[in-house]
Amino acid sequence: MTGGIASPSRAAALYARALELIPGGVNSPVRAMQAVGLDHPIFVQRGAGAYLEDVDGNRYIDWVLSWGPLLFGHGDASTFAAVVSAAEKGTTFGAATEREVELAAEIADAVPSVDQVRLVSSGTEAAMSAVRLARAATGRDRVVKFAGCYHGHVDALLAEGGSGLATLGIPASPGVPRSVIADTIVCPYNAEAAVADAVERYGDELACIFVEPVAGNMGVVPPVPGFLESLRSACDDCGALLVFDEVITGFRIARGGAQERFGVVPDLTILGKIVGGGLPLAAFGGPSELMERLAPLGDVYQGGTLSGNPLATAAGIAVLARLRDPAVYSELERRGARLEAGLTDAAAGAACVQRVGAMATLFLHAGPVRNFSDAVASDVERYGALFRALLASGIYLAPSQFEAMFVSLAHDDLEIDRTVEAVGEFFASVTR
Ligand code: HOZ
Repeated sequence: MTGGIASPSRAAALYARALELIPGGVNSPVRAMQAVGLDHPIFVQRGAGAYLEDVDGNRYIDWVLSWGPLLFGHGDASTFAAVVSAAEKGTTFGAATEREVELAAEIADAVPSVDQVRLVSSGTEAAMSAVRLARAATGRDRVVKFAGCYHGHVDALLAEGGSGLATLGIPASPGVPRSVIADTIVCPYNAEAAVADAVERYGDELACIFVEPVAGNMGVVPPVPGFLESLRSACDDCGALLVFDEVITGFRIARGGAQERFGVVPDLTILGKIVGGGLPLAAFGGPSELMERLAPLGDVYQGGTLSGNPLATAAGIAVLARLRDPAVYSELERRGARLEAGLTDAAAGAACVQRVGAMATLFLHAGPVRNFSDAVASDVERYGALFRALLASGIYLAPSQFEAMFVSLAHDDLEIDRTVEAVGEFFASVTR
């Protein structure tokens, strides 16, 4: 196996067949890689550590890492052993299991806002359930969300979403009832004054403020100092709940997520990705008095056949058990800082790098990028050219400007330095 695209013929053939059978040939829109100008996506056949191999035998340093779950890289031996051993006893029961309790305890120990947690199968489900619970708990319907934040494809939270919506330039999706949108108020990220206005106007009707405490779905946009605190006090003042979407940041930028790192504790937290160790598992949690509104104790209905699935809980525990060691986070920070410094130098002023811990974005923008309007002003054509140049050198970046690079403990200095070098060569070639 060598780096770069040797012969894309198998991928091209698979894509042609996929287009006949799967809408757009993919099961999640960004994967089509249209936004970065590819004729067809890469089709992956294997991952090992920080590397991916596609069906044509090309090998890439993988900075996407399944969009964040794989803190120890692909094919992590402990996760694999835990999943195999769990599978030997059964792949799903639709009944309570011991590992659900163990995983819940690990989450509650790590995440400051969580006393009780419900396990679900995807971040979308977690976000949808958190909105429902917030509405039930407050007896109110309205929700504040932020342009460029993405919380899965939940009707109430899709408007001006980041991730695939930003990538494809879809501001709102047909099929979402007007009555649902009417209760969604969209504010600019990092804009304390806009939130204050919304609370002033709708405070008595506001169920929750829903936010990515570090935005990861418009590229990485950190909260400006005081922003998260202002959301906390706005909620306290009007009686709305503060909901942190820590699907990306949870267990990534600190064991206790953004709420630990920034010291602002929300009412409800949604988690995904790392918490399931790379299997389909997500969660939402909060204080017992709120969570006990859920059925069967309370009247707020939520459930699922594959919730707390035995393979997914085994994978989650295998990963989370190792995150109690603070050395994990100091090492992720060191690697993230090396990547940031290297990319910043390599771009030589032609791009800006924004990073929090082990998540970063190279914006084709002078910077700083503080909100969605800034993010969409990035040069997406040039990002596409960068993506293609790196792919040809055996480096796989997110196929969209509006996503993050995910650093893992499988990305060593070698992978970081190779990436920095390739980025340097790209900028040298375009600014020559
Ligand atoms: N919306 C995900 C990234 N933020 C992409 C999911 C996928 O395509 O797997």
